[in-house]
Amino acid sequence: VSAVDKLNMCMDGKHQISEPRPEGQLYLQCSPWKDNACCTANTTEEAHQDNSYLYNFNWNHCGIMSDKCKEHFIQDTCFYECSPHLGPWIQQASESWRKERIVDVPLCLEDCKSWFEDCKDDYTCKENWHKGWDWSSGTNRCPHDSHCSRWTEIFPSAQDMCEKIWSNSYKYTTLTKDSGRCMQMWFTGPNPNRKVAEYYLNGSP
Ligand code: FOL
Repeated sequence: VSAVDKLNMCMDGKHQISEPRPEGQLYLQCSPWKDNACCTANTTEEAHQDNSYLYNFNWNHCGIMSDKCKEHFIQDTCFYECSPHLGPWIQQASESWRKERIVDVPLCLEDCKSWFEDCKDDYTCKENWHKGWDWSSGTNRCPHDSHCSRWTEIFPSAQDMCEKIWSNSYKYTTLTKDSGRCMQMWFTGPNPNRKVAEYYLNGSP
């Protein structure tokens, strides 16, 4: 068995590969991870589809999700499936569909804020999108004890949304990208998140 390198590893999730590797063909919004990734080209193509086989997840559970909102969920999927630098935040998971998960990844303020701003005119019925859906049709629908509400009624703030939607995968921060101390969902060029992971692994008090 290879030793675990917390700065360059893949979580044992549903679709991640066992070790990060270069993947030249990553699709559109996932292409920033092409030099070193935990995802395959197929996974990234699927990440851009509605009701993809990844999780059969239906973004349009309260009417059609706006394109500007959806692009953040696609980016989140790229980050979640492709990131090789999540080691410091990987923990054992208790779900049936994955062995490991991420907890409290410090997300940069710009990424959380723009995600919330671009979704705040959309609708949803649930605060935690990991649990409690009606899957009887094969894809997630709102459970009978819920109804579609304005986004801001379910998520009063950007912090509520970023932290609660994926059961604390992310921790809200007021850190900006230039701090080097928060993880970026959106980036171009070399992956800036390795240095951030290094900081939390060694440097943080
Ligand atoms: N993005 C991030 N940042 N963190 C994540 O943890 C994450 N997870 C997903 C997608 N993007 C993410 C996966 N999403 C179910 C629902 C959502 C989902 C995966 C699976 C699901 O099957 N929920 C069932 C419960 C299943 C179980 O816990 O065994 C349900 O009750 O709705």
